[in-house]
Amino acid sequence: MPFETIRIEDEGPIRVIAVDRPKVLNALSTQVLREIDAAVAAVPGDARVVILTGAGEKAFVAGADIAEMQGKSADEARGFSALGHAVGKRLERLDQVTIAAVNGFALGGGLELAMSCDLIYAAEHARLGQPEVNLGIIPGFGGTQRLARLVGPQLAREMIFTARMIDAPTAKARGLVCDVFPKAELLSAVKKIALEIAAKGPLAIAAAKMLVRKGAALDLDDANRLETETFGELFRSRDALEGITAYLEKRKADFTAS
Ligand code: DAK
Repeated sequence: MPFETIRIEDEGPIRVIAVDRPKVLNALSTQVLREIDAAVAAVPGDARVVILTGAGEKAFVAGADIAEMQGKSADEARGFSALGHAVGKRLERLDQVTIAAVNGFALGGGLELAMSCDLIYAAEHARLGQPEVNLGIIPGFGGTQRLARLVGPQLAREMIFTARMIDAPTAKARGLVCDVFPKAELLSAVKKIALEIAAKGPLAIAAAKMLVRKGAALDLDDANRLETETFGELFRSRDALEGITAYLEKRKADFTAS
């Protein structure tokens, strides 16, 4: 499917999806959201890590497209929110690891998109925030929920109620991003981390990703039971046998996702 608002590039096991509307700071229109959704659905099985980023120097994604939002009816707004949630859900449920490389403003729907990824890394100049209340609306793509889970309810409330943007070091101190890199090094640093992950057992990574996600909605006993069950199941895989054998034979494992 040809895309107009996003760009896709492959580099070995890494697939990079870049929102490509730099003139409007990569704002999320309905078309962008549909194209991201289709691109994530079409990630090939042999890609191991998906990196989401924004085109240009200034922004990851500066939020939902404000021009498009003007005049939406309540029903249309609900539809737009559902589309944003569908994209978030698809990213969270993808077997492969997803990383947001936040190369500038990540605001509103942009921060919500980043928070749907497994890991967030930011450039030093990045600024992150949920400024929706400035517009008289609330975060509509999961921001009230994912931000509170990442930084805790109090700091989430502060960010949402004040609409203030925080800088990348503050985001790191709050646990909202894993790490911060100089602007020019962000993408290469993130690709290096992606390659590190891509060398691991893919079934193990997918299982660990699923457990962290599902476990958050369970009590500890149920979550640990699910881990035990999944741990046992992984022992049916060729990769578990290969990984353990390779370690004992002091060689690099050759994982095949089987
Ligand atoms: N939408 C559309 N255009 C945008 C935009 C956005 N979110 N952000 C920036 N632009 C455009 C600007 O209008 C400007 O266009 P021109 O004037 O050149 O034609 C161009 O990008 C460059 O921006 P600036 O000239 O403003 O650049 P500055 O460096 O001066 O300022 C800024 C950068 C990021 C501080 C500023 O652009 C800004 O405040 N942008 C808006 C940030 C924001 O409020 N984003 C929206 C957050 S609310 C929903 C579900 C979810 C959501 C909404 C509804 N429903 C269920 C209905 C989510 C909402 C949000 O994301």
